Amino acid sequence: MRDCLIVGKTHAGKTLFVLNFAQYLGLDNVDLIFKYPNGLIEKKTYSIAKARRELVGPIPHTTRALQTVSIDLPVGKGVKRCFLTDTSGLIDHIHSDVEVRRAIAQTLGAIREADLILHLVDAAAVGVSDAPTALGEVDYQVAQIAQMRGGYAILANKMDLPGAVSGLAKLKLELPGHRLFPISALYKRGFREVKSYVQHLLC
Ligand SMILES: Nc1nc2c(ncn2[C@@H]2O[C@H](COP(=O)(O)OP(=O)(O)OP(=O)(O)O)[C@@H](O)[C@H]2O)c(=O)[nH]1
Ligand SMILES: [Mg+2]
Repeated sequence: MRDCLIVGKTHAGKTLFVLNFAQYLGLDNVDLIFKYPNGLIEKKTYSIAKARRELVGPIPHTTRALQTVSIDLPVGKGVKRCFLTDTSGLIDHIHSDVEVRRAIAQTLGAIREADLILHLVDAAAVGVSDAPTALGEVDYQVAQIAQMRGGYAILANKMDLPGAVSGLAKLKLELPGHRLFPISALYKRGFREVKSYVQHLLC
């Protein structure tokens, strides 16, 4: 039990979460393993600041590969090595770009393999529109699939933005019965609770 997959719709904040969570756990530099849909595997070393500049962005489908970072979680007097994998963002429709479609298929395949799934949702976006619209069919489907398996939690992200508090309330109604953590990936809020949960599930 050591593979944690970060999934969610495009622009939910998955990449920023992975990088800032790694920094919260004490990493200033990360070795990221990129696994592309065409099978190519590549390792790149970044400072967290550089990774944020290059890998996080406002344009949908910025991430188009599985991007894995290893983290050490404290267990008793030692540590346990676990893997956090960022994924290409999901969408409700069929994308016109074949590369995006392949990247999404890769994410869906990885969901089957993971020990723990952290499902990021943009709570601020949910707050400013009808929950079913902002959540999207794909979020309901991920929650449904995850229900049938072990480790799964929803991370209601962007709690620093206006509308996120009402978004969180809507999320609780729309996706009841799941473990849910309000966070801000940007300001590293809610990370202590997420760390405890990941530690509990993976270690
Ligand atoms: N205010 C605020 N902005 C955030 C937060 N998390 C992410 N963002 C912003 O949301 C945008 C998308 O963030 P990413 O981390 O690239 O999103 P993603 O889910 O990886 O997107 P894809 O790679 O396209 O699937 C960026 O402009 C981030 O700066 C947050 O907690 N608060
Ligand atoms: Mg991304």
